Amino acid sequence: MTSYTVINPATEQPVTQVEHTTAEQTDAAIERAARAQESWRDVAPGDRGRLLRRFAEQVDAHVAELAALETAGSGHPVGAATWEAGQVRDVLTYYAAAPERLTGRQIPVPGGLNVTFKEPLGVVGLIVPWNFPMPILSWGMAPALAAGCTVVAKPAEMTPLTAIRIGELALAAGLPEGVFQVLPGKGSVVGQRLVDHPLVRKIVFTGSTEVGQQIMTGCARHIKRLTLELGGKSANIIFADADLERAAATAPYAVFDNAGQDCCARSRILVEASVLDKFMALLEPAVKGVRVGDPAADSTEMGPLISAAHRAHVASYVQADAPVAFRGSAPDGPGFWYPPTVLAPVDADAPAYADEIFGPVVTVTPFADEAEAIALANDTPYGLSGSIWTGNVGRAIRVARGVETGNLSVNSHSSVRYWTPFGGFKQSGLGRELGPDAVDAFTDVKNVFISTD
Ligand code: TAP
Repeated sequence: MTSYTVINPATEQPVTQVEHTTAEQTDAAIERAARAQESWRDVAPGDRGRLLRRFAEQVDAHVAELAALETAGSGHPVGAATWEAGQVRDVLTYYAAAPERLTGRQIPVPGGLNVTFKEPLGVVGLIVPWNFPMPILSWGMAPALAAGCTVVAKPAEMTPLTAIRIGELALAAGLPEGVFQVLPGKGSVVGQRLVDHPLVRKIVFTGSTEVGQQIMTGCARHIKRLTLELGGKSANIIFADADLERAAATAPYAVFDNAGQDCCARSRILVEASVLDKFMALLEPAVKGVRVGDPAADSTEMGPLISAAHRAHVASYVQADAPVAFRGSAPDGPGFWYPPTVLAPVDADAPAYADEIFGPVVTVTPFADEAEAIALANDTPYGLSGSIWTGNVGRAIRVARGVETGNLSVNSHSSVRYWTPFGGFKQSGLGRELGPDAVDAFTDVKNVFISTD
């Protein structure tokens, strides 16, 4: 059996070792999940809801512990990690109400009665990336369990600690054995088995577009249901009539949160040319004011990147001749640090403008009018998120309808709200998570006709 040493990205020191799950162990877990599903689906809706509420209470009682684990194992600032653990609790609580609302329909038909049932799909395989180990786990886990599915989750190899602990909390809450299992290990082993195993009826994958494409191909062999949450290159569009002070003061947090390792990062700032200089003058102190440092400190706003390899990847977008307009700070010494960096002016064919960097690097580009702003925002294969800043409500709606992206906020940088649907256009994904309809994605509709003749 192989293992992985979890490294604290802020210190480069080992945190702990985690044993990899083998392909055989993955198969055994999938078979356990399939057996558990036979009784989990029959748990009375109210009782399933009660168990999910107890699971949420367990998470709530361990928020500080989970946050500390995420800070040590992933380098997330403790304030952010506390919010992330709280989101697991809130998502579980939200979907705890769903089992009792999973209603079918009665459809008028001649010669009888026609009803539909929303039947749970069965075993769900959940493949999670390293950037938000807790929230992304909960977005798939909670509605799947509410629908009557059982879940086998694979956290990212680098960041398994909080998922493992959440698996223990599920058992402590009274969820039966096999209903929710966490299998740390490699994507090429555990993840691949989840995709290939015929008893897994749905894959929920969050990660890169490249791996998402491979998973889609694998799922096609079994016509396996699939939700994909993939990469992003989102625009932050700022019009001259916006509250520029607010837009500039908050723009750093729309891209440097989680050190830019955020699929929703607004890493392409587009500014109406007439206010470009004023905006840049306001942005500079905001970027320099981002508090980068020890993630265990309450005041820290941005921590390190996840690994040395990822830092090298981010740095490759800022070569010696890069047009660095200004930068924030980052600690010296051990840790995978990279300072918040603003590039301007940037050509449309520059890799930093085109690629999802997944680090604290943002480009600024001027536009002449509304039409050009929309064209620039849409000039990417991705379509996940974005912001529009304007004082004109008509323009806000026109631009929101024009930008090809799944999640937009106007005069705000809010990205994910668990009570509204979330997912991508174009190569950013397939299907929607969160919001009131997410449970439906873990069911198939069964149509039953009862003759009255
Ligand atoms: P990936 O390299 O794609 O990995 C994501 C997960 O897939 C990991 O658990 C990985 O395991 C596993 N995996 C790798 N190869 C696999 C295979 N052949 N079969 C099954 N599973 C496999 O992504 P990442 O680098 O962790 O995450 C960054 C990417 O995720 C970015 O592109 C980001 O935009 C995207 N992301 C999207 C969203 C949403 S909601 N759209 C949210 C967060 C992140 P290992 O740990 O072994 O690599």
